[in-house]
Amino acid sequence: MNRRYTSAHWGTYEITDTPDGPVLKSVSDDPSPSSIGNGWVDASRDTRTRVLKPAIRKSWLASRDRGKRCSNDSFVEVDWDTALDLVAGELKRVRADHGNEAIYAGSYGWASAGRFHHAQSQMRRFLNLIGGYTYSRETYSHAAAEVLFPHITGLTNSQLQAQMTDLQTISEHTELLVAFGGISGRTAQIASSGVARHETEHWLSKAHERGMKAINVSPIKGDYAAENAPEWIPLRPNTDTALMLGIAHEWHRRGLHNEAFLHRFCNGWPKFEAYLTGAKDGQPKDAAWAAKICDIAPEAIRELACRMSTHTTMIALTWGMQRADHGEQTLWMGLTLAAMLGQIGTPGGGFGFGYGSTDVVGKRSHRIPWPAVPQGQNPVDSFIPVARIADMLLHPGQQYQYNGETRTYPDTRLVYWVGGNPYHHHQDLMRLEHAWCQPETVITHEPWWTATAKRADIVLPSTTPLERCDLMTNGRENGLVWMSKVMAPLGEARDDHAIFADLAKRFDVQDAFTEGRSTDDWIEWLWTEGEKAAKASGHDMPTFEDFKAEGRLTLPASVDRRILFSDFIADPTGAPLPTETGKIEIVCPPIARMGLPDCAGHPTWITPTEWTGNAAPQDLHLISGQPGTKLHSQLDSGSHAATRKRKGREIATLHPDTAAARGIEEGDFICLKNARGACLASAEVSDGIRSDAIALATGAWFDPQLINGTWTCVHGNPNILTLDKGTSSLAQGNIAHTTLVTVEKWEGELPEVKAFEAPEVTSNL
Ligand SMILES: Nc1nc2c(c(=O)[nH]1)N[C@H]1C(S)=C(S)[C@@H](COP(=O)(O)OP(=O)(O)OC[C@H]3O[C@@H](n4cnc5c(=O)[nH]c(N)nc54)[C@H](O)[C@@H]3O)O[C@H]1N2
Ligand SMILES: Nc1nc2c(c(=O)[nH]1)N[C@H]1C(S)=C(S)[C@@H](COP(=O)(O)OP(=O)(O)OC[C@H]3O[C@@H](n4cnc5c(=O)[nH]c(N)nc54)[C@H](O)[C@@H]3O)O[C@H]1N2
Ligand SMILES: [Mo]
Repeated sequence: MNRRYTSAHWGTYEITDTPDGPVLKSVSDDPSPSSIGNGWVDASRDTRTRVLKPAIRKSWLASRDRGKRCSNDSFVEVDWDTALDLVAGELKRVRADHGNEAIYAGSYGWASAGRFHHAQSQMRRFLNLIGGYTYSRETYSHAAAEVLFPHITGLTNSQLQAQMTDLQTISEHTELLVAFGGISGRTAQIASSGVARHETEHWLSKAHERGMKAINVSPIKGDYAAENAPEWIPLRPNTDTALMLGIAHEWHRRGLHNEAFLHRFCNGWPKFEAYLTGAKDGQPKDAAWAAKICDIAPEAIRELACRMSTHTTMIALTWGMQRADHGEQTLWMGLTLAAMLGQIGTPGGGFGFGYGSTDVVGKRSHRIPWPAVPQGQNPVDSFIPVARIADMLLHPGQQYQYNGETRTYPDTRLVYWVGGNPYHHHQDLMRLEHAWCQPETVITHEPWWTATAKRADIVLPSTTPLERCDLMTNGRENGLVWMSKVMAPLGEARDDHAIFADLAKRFDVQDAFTEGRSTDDWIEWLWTEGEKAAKASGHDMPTFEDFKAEGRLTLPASVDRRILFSDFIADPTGAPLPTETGKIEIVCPPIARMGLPDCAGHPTWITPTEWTGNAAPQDLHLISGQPGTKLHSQLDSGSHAATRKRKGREIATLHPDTAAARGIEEGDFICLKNARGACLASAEVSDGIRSDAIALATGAWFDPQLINGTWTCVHGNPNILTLDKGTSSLAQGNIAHTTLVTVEKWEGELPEVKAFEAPEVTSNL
């Protein structure tokens, strides 16, 4: 019998049918398989948490009441035609009364792997045919990079990611890897669109076998694969820019920086030099100055500077670095540091961004431009920077700054969300609760009763990838997978495509939406278009039938060695960077001209709005990174995510001294709190974290309950605590990693976790 496979953002799996149902096993040629898939089948079969039929919020259906959206309201189940008539009716009403701009369908989120059934692509294709929508720009992952890099390097973040020095080259040439924010196997489990083989850890191991040394610069020790026992510089959270300035100053003081490189390949060195030395503001950014800010001894900073300047050094930053107040500065200073060392363009030296943040960063691949579902053109040009959603909903008509423009928030009447969970991803969730009650109608398609589904007026049950066939292609991967259907759809769940095709009928655009193709025809069309792209890149492809029978295809390993900025370094005048000055912009004239109060024309240390540098002694810095056992909130209801919970709560890590000072022991329940809200978790005591920090991963399904007057997420979602502010008026990215909390032992009863209970659903009003 042919082997059958499926694929996810966390890996590729072989499917076996057993009397107890389907079993998924990571493919045997994956060197570092992820265990996230262990909870995939059970979460997908869980009738307790799945949305089984179209459901309408009772109070909304009865009286269009939007105030009850966040209050455990009950739902009425309806048939598909009734639900779709309601959706079409609302879209038509809002479109006629307020224009398409009043439909917010930024719909940010990771949805599922699989090229055809990509929820957002299907939604955009449909909405573009009926007049468009207000969309969102950039990502929660790296908005500061997406806005900053085009100014200072002339390259978009994705162009830069595509040029990033590959990990194999690092494994062969790098002597010293200075990893700001680490490089973690935890996050390298994931790649958007699907992973065929996890390679990050393999290449790092090779590098260490050869003798590469790594230094993990992070508040958390475990951010770098432990078996390679790297040195750990546990700096104070959010102070990397200061540490980098301290290193830069030390080089400058000792004449160790590469002046020739700075003049030839960079713009603005003398002006930055005046800032660095203090000639400009009277404050030398020397090691002693930096030490006070980042809480690393001045000698250690000087020693680090010395080692970096005497080795082939890769300065690598994780994406998480810029998910912080003034996150632009850390990136800009990281690149400036690499420029001062003058190793940019050499194999093994220079600058890297995002190694390990997902597995495909630095992966050698053929970069075949696999096709996607065509989305058409959005006739509406209204957008927001993605993390400004609550501001938009709360303040229609208000002006704000973004990337040198003064913009105005649109007046949103209807929110349409597919394939994302804002009640996972947004900051300051009680503020979002308030904002979420402003629009007239909220519509979502979701397989599960997530917090977002519970807060929608119309919930349409969509299938999971296990319930449909699809094609996994990813230009940054070398594997393609025919995703076989693993199980029948639960309840009345339908594919997002089928839902939109039926809606399109109600707008007389069904032919334009489907182009007369069935789902199978579409997937075959993607294959045929993909075949052309592959052939153009020199690859012979099997027939579609053979590919499906085989289940997977692995392209020959790519030999494409990449070194960031190598063309520019080889020929700075013939191949200048597409920046205003043609060079790397340490001083960036376009940003300087914006005259922003919170982002100057060169990298600058700016104190974060919340940090332990000037906080009350009991305050801890909350680090809410990505969860090891799931993808964001996906599969949180499954058995594997449960392995990282105690009595159903998430686990937070704190230092033994911090725990002792608060009378907390391993396994105790604790409450994290600030002015925005509170959150319960179980304590894990470890000396692998700074004593002024606490780590609580994201992903717990949001479960706020009012306890003694404070909204408390009893399940452990850190976003009830995080701050909803932009990185700066340049990028307006989220600053999830900038948050202070107090922590105490939880002495009271443990309230019941209701996150995995479906709302009350009845069959009539
Ligand atoms: N505090 C804090 N917050 C953060 C971060 C952080 O570091 N700290 N990180 C941020 C980052 S980088 C990101 S990318 C975001 C991630 O935030 P999201 O991408 O919103 O999180 P997911 O849980 O992946 O949400 C995807 C949703 O789509 C649903 N879904 C899956 N497949 C389908 C499908 O086929 N059809 C439909 N209709 N729905 C489907 C899933 O059930 C799930 O509810 O979170 C951000 N939030
Ligand atoms: N298992 C799993 N993997 C994932 C995801 C997931 O949900 N689960 N999500 C994926 C997504 S969408 C994204 S965008 C990436 C994100 O990938 P990253 O952004 O790399 O992941 P994070 O966990 O947010 O942050 C990485 C580390 O940065 C450190 N850090 C935080 N603040 C600071 C600081 O101020 N200075 C320094 N030096 N270090 C700091 C933290 O200790 C943290 O562990 O991960 C992807 N990978
Ligand atoms: Mo992300």
